Amino acid sequence: MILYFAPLACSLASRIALYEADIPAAFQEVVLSTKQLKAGGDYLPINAKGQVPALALDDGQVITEGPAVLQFIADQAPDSGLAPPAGSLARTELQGWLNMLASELHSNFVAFMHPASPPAAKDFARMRITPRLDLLEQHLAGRETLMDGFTVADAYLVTILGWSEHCQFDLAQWPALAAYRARMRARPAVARALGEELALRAAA
Ligand SMILES: N[C@@H](CCC(=O)N[C@@H](CS)C(=O)NCC(=O)O)C(=O)O
Repeated sequence: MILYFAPLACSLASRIALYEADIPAAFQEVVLSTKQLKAGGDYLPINAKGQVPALALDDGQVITEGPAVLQFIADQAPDSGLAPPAGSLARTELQGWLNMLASELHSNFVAFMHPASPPAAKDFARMRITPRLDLLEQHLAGRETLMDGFTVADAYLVTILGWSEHCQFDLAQWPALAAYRARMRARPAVARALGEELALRAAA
């Protein structure tokens, strides 16, 4: 497998999931501004959307869209607990979390990161993000993880929370979320993935 990623982008969640599942993979960095591979070559023939993550399987098939990639990785290691069994109610709950994170949080954070985003877009995004952070704050008060045990939804949320200060969301306002982020970052797989991508970002 090859994970196509950009340092500290949403693809970090897929790297975390691979490390949590102990699945060997290769990693190819994508320069998102040019849609070129850092190692050379065009990315668009691999993923026409030009976005990360994409996961290329050994038979050449490519999976795109973070929530799909995350669940595929989890399903390769069913004993990892990264996702409940397909078809279970708990799996539906996981999909609910992944969808909420993708559509309500991740996509709104883009307004703070895209260079062409006007101030009004940031204001609108803040109005959409703040109540979701409030909801997560309530949910995570007194809980270790989003569901019972670490799942790929936690890999996704800890990735998104890594953008918060850069996007002018000071987590001091959401103490349970701040504690959750610190707890997740202390997990060996998360610390390894984050450390590697921070080093890549620093070297860029
Ligand atoms: N719907 C996609 C969105 C992925 C996404 O937004 N990736 C960002 C990095 S976090 C990206 O590749 N941005 C470059 C672009 O959109 O051109 C998914 O869930 O995987």
